[in-house]
Amino acid sequence: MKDLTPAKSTLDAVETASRDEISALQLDRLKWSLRHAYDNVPFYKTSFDAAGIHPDDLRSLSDLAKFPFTVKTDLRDNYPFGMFAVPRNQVARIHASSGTTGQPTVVGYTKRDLDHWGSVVARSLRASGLKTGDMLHNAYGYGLFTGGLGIHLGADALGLSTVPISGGMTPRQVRLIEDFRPNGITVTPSYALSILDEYARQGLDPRASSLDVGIFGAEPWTNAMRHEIEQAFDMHAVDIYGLSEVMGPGVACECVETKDGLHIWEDHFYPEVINPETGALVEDGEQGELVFTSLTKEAFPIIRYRTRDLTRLLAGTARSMRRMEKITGRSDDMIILRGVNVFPTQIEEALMAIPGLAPHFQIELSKPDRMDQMRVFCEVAEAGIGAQARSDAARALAASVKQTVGISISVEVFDVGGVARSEGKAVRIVDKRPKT
Ligand code: DLL
Repeated sequence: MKDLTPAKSTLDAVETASRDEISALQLDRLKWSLRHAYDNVPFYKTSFDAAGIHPDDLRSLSDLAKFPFTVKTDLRDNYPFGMFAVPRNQVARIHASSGTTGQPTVVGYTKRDLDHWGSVVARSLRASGLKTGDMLHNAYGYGLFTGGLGIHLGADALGLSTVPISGGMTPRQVRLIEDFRPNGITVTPSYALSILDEYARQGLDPRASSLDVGIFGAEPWTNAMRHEIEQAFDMHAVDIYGLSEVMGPGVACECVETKDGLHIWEDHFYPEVINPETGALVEDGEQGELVFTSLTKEAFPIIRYRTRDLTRLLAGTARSMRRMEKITGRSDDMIILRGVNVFPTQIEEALMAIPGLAPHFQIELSKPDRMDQMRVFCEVAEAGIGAQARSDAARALAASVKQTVGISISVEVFDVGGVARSEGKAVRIVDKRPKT
């Protein structure tokens, strides 16, 4: 793999600023953001007043912990534009979450917000090893989802040649990678695996492709998956994080030279980690739920938003800004199986270590005989793997999960192509348990 470390001279000054400089900037911006939300969004005025707190009460960064949280239902209750802090005619862009249950979550951006978004995505793409003049194959979905258009903004800001292919039509993805010869690809890790399958189907060697780096996010993925993808494509695989409520992709990103967790672009997003049960801040470096406050957003300021994503905060390394550890999972995706907490990433980790199994999987939960049961559907890595090898692999996976996670599961190993493929975010859990 090529050394893609960006030249220090190309970084934004704030990426190498001292912690004191970053904190001072954050405090200034935080005061503005709280005041902006309070003065312009009735929801925040009501919620701050109810908690007996006012933007003027913030004198240090730690005072933020006195302010109330914002949760997804608050955004839904104010559907569609109730959380906007500027008149509608100053909103330059609207995105929305798919809203599998209930109202979709709608977010807005002013022209200046879009400029900031572009700058943090550009910073992320540069941290991933891309530079002005490179070509990017952007296979995140375009549309209301923030992935495609968010990455596109940053690619424009960095000066890349962008191929806005979006998700889907997998044979064409391979064709255009082969014909256009991009340096980088932005895509969900699960869809990257579908593209990889298509390389095999077309009899092409992915290691011979032009790709130097893949920038993967929008869903949890493990270091074991990173290794698999890096080997398969002979390229770097870095992790990019974001959520529409806070901005979209580019809230945090790994640096290609370290790949040791995602640097949070703290000049725009202020992170906290809380105990999800009590809401109290955890000790430095402890695991918990990530909470974000926007520092510069005009159209859609967001104060202490509970992301439900579980991680821990770590000191900066390749950049001064703090890192978040690779996300273990969302608290909503945590399966409690007979009292044991399980995340799909733990199944992924175990699966990737079993020879003969492909990296595709889906988890089915059911409840026969009043006992929760987990079945993992996976498939053979290549056609022609016989019945004995399949049942050995199934047994090995079940034993590994029993040993590492402490639960009994059953495993079914299908033929190649037997597990549903993703063109965006993978559906990892199919819950067939009766609703109580
Ligand atoms: O998924 C934004 C995005 C697009 C990020 C492209 C990265 C790349 P939402 O659809 O609002 O936004 O979903 C946000 O996805 O709260 C996490 O649970 C999950 N997520 C996003 N990035 C990662 C990641 C986009 N790198 C939700 N690792 C978040 C793990 C991620 N989970």
